Amino acid sequence: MRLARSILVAALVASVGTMINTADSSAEASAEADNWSRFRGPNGTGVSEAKNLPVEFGPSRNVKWKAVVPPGHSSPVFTNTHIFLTAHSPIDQKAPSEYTLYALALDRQTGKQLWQHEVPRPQKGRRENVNGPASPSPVTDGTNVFVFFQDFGLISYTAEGKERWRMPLGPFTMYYGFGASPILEDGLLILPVDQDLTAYLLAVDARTGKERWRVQRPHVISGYSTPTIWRPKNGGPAQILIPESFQLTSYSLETGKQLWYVRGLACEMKSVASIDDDTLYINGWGFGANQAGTQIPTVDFAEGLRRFDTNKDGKVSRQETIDHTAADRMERMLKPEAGFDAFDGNRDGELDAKDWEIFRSMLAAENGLMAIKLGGSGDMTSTAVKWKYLRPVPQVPSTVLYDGVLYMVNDSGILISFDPATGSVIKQGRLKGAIDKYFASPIAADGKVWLVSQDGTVSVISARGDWQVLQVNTMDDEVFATPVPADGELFVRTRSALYNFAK
Ligand SMILES: [Ca+2]
Ligand SMILES: [Ca+2]
Repeated sequence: MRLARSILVAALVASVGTMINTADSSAEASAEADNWSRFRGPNGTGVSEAKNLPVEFGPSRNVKWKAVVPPGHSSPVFTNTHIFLTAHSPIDQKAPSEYTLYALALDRQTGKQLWQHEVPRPQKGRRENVNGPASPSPVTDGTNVFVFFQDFGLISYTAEGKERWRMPLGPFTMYYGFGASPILEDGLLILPVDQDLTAYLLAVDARTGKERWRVQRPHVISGYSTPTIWRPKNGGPAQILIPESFQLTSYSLETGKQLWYVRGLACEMKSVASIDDDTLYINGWGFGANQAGTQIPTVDFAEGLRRFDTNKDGKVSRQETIDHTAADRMERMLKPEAGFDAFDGNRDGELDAKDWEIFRSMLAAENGLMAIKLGGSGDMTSTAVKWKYLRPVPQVPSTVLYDGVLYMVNDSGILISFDPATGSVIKQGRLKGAIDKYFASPIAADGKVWLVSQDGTVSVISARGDWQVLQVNTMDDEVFATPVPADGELFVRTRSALYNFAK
């Protein structure tokens, strides 16, 4: 149970949090470089040049406007004139699959709703608890918007809400439902589909909605991380960096070809990477049993069959793990209340040899925060890992790298600042009054960092290695979305509303 839950939480986080847009190279987007056009803003960094941001705010304090919006864990994206959101109708727990999906636009200045479209639902994808049906964030080219729903696929609308094109996709098999957000670069809409058995990476012409390339990724299982774009300083071609199950992998933006990878990531990735010129920082957490030094030894499939396969059909069934009296930690991990369904890639209730290898890989993986030197070709594991932090890391929230310091908030509200060059901890402390789960990712701007917990507590800290809490605000509502900074304004999406705060 604990295993399944932790995986779930992680997946959830990923979907919620990270979205970013590097300066888009298309002409129409060049003027929008400062805008928060994707999940986690510019290239997913969570960092903004915005100034004069509010520090003290809440439902009745420093509210410039408040727009009531339907729920959704996705984060809003911005143009100069528009705010785009994905959402769903409130979910009745008596009929949890009976909801409606929406794409909507608000006026950036007033918060007034400009349009709202219902998105069709040809599928009912896998979805559990926290990872809701509107977790992936939209992305914009500065004018048009691109939305993705796991129950439909991709749709693009104009600023006025006219449909430009649609591309139905799926159904999908991510263990916790779709969490990653699409990104936009060089006129290509990039969608990572990190799922069991049939993972792929898709590039779509943003103008026409036609597929440009699609690469299969058989080494990948369920994952939830939104990619980052890396343009090498030496002028080499742009690369798509994806924190995948077990490894960080680079793909050519132009062709989708796999270029290089670094092994050692966790078995289930949710966070967005932080990145500087030549190094990437990524945190990953699969289960508690993946903590360094506590990994559970496993046995090969033949021995697994000897222990579990009572009906001698060459597979280990769900029921066989239930009926078996577990003698050790490994055997307990196979039970349905632990990890069985996560190992059963094709969800047929049976573990075959392939499922068993995934089970062994997942148990052998290691939680942690890694600094990875970017570039190379093929397997770069032996030379690319600059440092690894092996103490507990969060399941979902991404790190933020700002002004020479790397910040990470743990699931219990412990904030840690790191020296990114060495991985050494500068300061670790509890965010007083904010001991809670975190799904939203931290953002940084204006010399400060904002951290939002699930219950809507927003801590504002001074952005320095020996950070101090400047203010603790309360939204009085649940928050999964990552906040958005803009000059003089801070936008926070709660379960029921989008707030624009200003001094
Ligand atoms: Ca059997
Ligand atoms: Ca199976």
